[in-house]
Amino acid sequence: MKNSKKPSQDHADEKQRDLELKKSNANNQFLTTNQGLKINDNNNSLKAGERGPSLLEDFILREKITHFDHERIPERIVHARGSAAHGYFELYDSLEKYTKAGFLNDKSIKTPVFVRFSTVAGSRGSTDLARDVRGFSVKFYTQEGNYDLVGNNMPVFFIQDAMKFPDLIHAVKPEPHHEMPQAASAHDTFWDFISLMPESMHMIMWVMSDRAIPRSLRMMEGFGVHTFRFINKNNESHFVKFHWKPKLGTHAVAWDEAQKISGKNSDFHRQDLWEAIEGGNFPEWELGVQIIAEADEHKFEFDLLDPTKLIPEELVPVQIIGKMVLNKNPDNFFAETEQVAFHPGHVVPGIDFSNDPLLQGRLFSYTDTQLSRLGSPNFHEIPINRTVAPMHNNQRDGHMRQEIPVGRVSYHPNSLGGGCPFQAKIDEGGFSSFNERIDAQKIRERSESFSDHFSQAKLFFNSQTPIEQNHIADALSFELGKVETKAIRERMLGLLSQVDKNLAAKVAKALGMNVPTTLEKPINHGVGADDQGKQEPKEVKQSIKNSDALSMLKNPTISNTIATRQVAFLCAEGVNADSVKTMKLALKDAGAKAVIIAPHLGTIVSEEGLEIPVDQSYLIAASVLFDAVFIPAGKGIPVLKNKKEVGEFIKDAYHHCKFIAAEGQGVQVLPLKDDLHKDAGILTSEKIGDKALATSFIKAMGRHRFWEREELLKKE
Ligand code: HDE
Repeated sequence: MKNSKKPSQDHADEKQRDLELKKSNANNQFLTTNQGLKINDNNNSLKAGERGPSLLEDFILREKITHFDHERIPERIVHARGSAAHGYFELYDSLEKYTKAGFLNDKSIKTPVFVRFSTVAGSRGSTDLARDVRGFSVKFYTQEGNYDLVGNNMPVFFIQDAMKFPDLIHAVKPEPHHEMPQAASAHDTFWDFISLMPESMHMIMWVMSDRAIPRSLRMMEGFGVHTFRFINKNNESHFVKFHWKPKLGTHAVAWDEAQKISGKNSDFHRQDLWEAIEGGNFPEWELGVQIIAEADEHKFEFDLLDPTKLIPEELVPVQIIGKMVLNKNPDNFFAETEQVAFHPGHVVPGIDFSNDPLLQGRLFSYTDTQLSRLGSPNFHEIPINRTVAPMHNNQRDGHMRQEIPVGRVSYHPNSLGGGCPFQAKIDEGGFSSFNERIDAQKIRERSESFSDHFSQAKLFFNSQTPIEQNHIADALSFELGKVETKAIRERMLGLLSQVDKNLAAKVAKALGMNVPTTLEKPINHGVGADDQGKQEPKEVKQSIKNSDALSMLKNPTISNTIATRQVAFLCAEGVNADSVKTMKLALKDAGAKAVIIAPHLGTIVSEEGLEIPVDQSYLIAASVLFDAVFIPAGKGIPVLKNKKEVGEFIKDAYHHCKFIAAEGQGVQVLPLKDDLHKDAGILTSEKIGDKALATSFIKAMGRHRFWEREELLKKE
């Protein structure tokens, strides 16, 4: 397989290379051209005289500018806005019974991963806090080749068949005549499409829920979405669904807050991920699987191949099999986060596909898109995309080829190369597709088992707490309120009424419309079916009526840690240092961070005469960038009551249902509304440096938000 150089010659070559390397290292500090020529002047172009024209001869200037001119590559057609990190995956127990994938068999293997999170609709520079699905792509660099689990933070999808994907994306992207709105689904074309696609209703419930506005990328679940297959050594297959469960729990911000964050810091999620990793707070997720025996394929009320359906955890529990830790930020955004190429078709022996028609379409798309995005079929040679497994094949040439294959043989079978590279037998780790029997007619049709579009939309809606249901109604009222075409709003009200009559009535009220009594499309009529009139409308029963796992507030795996939460300390000259210190230390012990905010940067002097360093001024800080607020004691504190920025800070924190604590004179800064003092989300103490206040504040923050306040707010 190797070329036939003698060992002694290899040795001489290595010595020579070492020598060259040493020489070039000594030159490392110099600025050079791309050809290694040392540059003597990087400030002035070559000119005919001091004040004369520039000369075409200036190859150094031309190289620099030409490279610059070509620095941008096409952004991803979807998921353009992303942030990524390196880490590793560790297995808890061997899954040998189900899959032969090495990294899921051997507990001693620590598999490196690269994970990219993204929004879907916005451009590369768009805001992190758009209401949108989040991509959750994991590249496992396994010893048997790269395995990519390219999922989302929601377990279902809008459409059932890849044929509709370009339509969906065209509808949600900015409208083509004026390129508006950016990173938003609240516009006519999106809702026009959705209102004509009843199959999207389950996903719409997810996207209108708070899942679409996560507090942090570190606080979202991940899902493989499609049903995949596990194949074991005996070639037995099980169906599998993948889940990522965040150790920090699943949390969201409020919609008004999301919009304000977009103005204050459109890199909010990116920065949060970066800073957590830089600060050693490595985000962690556990990997869970739902496993379904081959024989049980048809035992469900829905089709396992339908990507608009999930398997309720009450029917098939999620088994936790390992954990993923992200512990290193990328060194270079472009080289890694931008150039990484994920592909659901990057699998390893032991993992295979189901016939989900959406997944099947994806298998073609992801290589194709890299050809135009990264510009060459050699994108696998870009460092971030390289497999750590040995790679040999007869593919040759192409733009930007990095490898220098040796020898004259680039075909198989061959005798001149000794037959290399060989095909691997199955017991040598060779990949083989599952031997599924297919006996079918070639058709362009939707299976009837895909025709129930509402049962799981109902299941999702019914599983939410009243608070979460209100958020869904508000989100729909916002989105449809931005839709100009009345007929689209009407069609949506018709679809919503098939999910929940009260939901439709609430949204209709906000839109100043009535829920239509005659529906344009009967219940559960699929798009293909409707066009061709082939199927009868069908009411499908859903035996599971409620699933706590679908609610962020009831989710049994919810975590009440406050680790990495940011708490704003509203301070001024004359603050009480003991009050600040007591709360700060208690928060630190719980893993949260106190951020001192004051009228100016530098330091402030406490009433005891101590200097306290300031982290942010009121000019920069905004409530929406914090999880909770503390107003400490101190003689100088009451002046904050007259400060406009502080008033807005507290008002926003209050409206976004954040926990607020105040002690001593800090209590005077709170607005004196009657309701405020009845509000269990506001904790006060007259005592200075009150440890009990700190304890109850930390416990309260474990709930993340005091959403019950929304009821009080509605009465305002
Ligand atoms: Fe994707 N998708 N997708 N998708 N997708 C892309 O590939 C596509 C779908 C998902 O961080 C593109 O490299 C088709 C479902 C993620 O780099 C593109 C269909 C799910 C990412 C593409 C789907 C996803 C992508 C754009 C329907 C959840 C970001 C750039 C058949 C399971 C990956 C790229 C990253 C990216 C096509 C449906 C998730 C164009 C045709 C369902 C997380 O190839």
